[in-house]
Amino acid sequence: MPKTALITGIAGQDGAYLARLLLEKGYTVHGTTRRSSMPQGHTRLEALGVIDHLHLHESELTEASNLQRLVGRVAPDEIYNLAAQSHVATSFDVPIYTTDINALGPLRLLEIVRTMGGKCRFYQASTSEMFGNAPAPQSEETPLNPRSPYAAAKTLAHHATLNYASAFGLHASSGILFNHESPLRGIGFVTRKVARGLAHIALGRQDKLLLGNLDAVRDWGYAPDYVEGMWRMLQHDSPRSFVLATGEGHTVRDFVEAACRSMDWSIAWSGEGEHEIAIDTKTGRTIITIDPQLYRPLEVNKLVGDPSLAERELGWTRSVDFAQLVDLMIRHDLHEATAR
Ligand code: G4F
Repeated sequence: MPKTALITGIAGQDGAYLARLLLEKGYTVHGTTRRSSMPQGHTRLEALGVIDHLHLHESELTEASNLQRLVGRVAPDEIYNLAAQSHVATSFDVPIYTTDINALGPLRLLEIVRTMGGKCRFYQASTSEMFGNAPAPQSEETPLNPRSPYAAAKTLAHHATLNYASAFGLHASSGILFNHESPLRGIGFVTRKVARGLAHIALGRQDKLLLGNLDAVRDWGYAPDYVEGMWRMLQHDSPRSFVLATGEGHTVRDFVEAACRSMDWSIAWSGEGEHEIAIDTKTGRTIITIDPQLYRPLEVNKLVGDPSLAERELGWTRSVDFAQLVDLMIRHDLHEATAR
């Protein structure tokens, strides 16, 4: 019997890649998108060529009765809860909305799964942000120390997922995913902002790029590898939490330098802190400056994950390294900017 999956937040980066993966595996795939009074283009689902093969439903994680009817109708074998307010910086401005979607949303779904007999497997999109400034490398055993409304809400949902597995016997797993990127990444996240910004500067469409903290270290992997990990978690005999990461850390500054290398562009940094700039060594033009408004009220300094449990238990591996990731994002954004 082909399986049925329900993906909340299917129109996001991870939702789109997961939808493609599950279709390739023969699943019937349903997904939720946000309600909107304007017709919405689902550009990522279109870009991956999957949109015509999906069953899309407008539904919000804030509305329990609507979710309950939807889950009842679809009767999924697996639910992947990817819908979220996913911007850490934004969560400081909209903490209550963030908590409703990111903490209470998964709780509503867990309650629905439990009251419907608990047969459906459940994946919760947890995050390395939950570790805050705990020393790297972080693993499943690292104590959680959330430093933003985003991370605090995700931490509640993480614990709720594991509690529902132990208390009610649900197959409910929590994937602690470190940053994962791709050409489908939203333009508000730093990797895509850099790739797109540099492509636009190269084509004379933009003067310079404004960035925040260049010293933050992140563990950046390739999103399609991570959705494979989500699926493997739900095929595992027993539910639990798993870290998905590359094990390699790079600063935002490293990312910018790697992106410039991909473009055969040589830059030199000068100045410090808010006054740091990057200069194009060929033209002498300043192409990067710091905007202190992009600093966060609280920063998470260094996130580097230890994926050994997922590698051992799930046979999970990654197919793309840091240099390849940066290069494929730059190629995509150069191509997209040239085509416009
Ligand atoms: O790209 P970011 O906004 O990603 P962040 O905050 O690490 O969160 C992402 O990964 C998490 C997993 O660890 C997810 F849970 C979350 O949903 C999201 O997908 O920022 C990365 C780093 C930060 O330290 C930030 O301060 O880049 C720094 N940064 C420097 N300049 C910037 C900028 N971030 C953004 N978004 N924009 C800047 O101009």
